[in-house]
Amino acid sequence: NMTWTSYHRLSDIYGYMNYLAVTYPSLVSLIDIGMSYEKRPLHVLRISNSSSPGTKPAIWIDGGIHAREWIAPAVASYFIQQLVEVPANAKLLTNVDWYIMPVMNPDGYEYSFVTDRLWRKTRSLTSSSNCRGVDPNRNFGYEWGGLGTSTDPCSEIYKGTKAFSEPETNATSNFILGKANHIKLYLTLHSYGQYALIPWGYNVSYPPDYNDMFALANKTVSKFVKYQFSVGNSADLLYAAAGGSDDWAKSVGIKYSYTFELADTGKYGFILPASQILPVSQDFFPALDVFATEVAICC
Ligand code: 0X9
Ligand code: ZN
Repeated sequence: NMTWTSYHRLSDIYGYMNYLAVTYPSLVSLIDIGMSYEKRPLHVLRISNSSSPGTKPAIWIDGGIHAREWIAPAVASYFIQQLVEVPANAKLLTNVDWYIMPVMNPDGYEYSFVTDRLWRKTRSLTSSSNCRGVDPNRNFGYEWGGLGTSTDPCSEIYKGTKAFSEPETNATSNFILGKANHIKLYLTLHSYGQYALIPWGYNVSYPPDYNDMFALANKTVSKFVKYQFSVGNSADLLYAAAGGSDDWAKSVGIKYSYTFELADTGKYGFILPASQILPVSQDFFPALDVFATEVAICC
């Protein structure tokens, strides 16, 4: 049973995704894109009102790349609920298909509930017997191993032994690549800081169509009422960090690629009270219409 008044374990989120696929078979399909290191399924939900899904332009949204950033899977599953179960939102499905992966790093997510609330990385074994896990957001295959990454398995920003060493990043990138012709917008939800971050993140440098990316991000965050976001280049606003999923998505030709760092700005940080799940989600949801409208015409 799903709610947005508490943070849910993986089994609740997966159970809800499965329930929707069974209940709304003409709208929703549950896609298994692979297995995590600890053999949990990697679930993506496709939401499409098309009789032949994969023909419209599409939007990809993921959360839970970083285990401890619990607000991200919660918001992603709120988006799913709104798109599927609220008839008034059906217009958001008119021109685009949606692919939503609420928990990209399920092993880390579960570990952050059971053992270490502040766990960030995956849970794979490394060359160090004391330290597990790779930072999935340093493991994508564009400028892998550059600035803001570490070769130390005990580091929170450990890049792994090679690009896509982790089953989670490997499966996700392969799935997206197979759909890259249709996916026009890649949105990855993180916390915290209230930033809309635009590539490149590996270095302070800008894609040729940076102005388009900046304009759309601004239009989007201007819909937010309760939570004010700063918009800008990732390396400018935060720090340079190579191997991020956003840079990789941009590099494979997805025109719009963003990392949104959700609430808050530091009062609670990663330990955002569950009472903020609904306010954060409700503040963001109207902005999806801005994305859908642009994606329907952009490219
Ligand atoms: O450092 C990160 O991976 C992200 N911040 S977080 O606090 N959620 O860990 C920012 C990633 C921005 N994108 C790139 N650097 N490519
Ligand atoms: Zn993060």
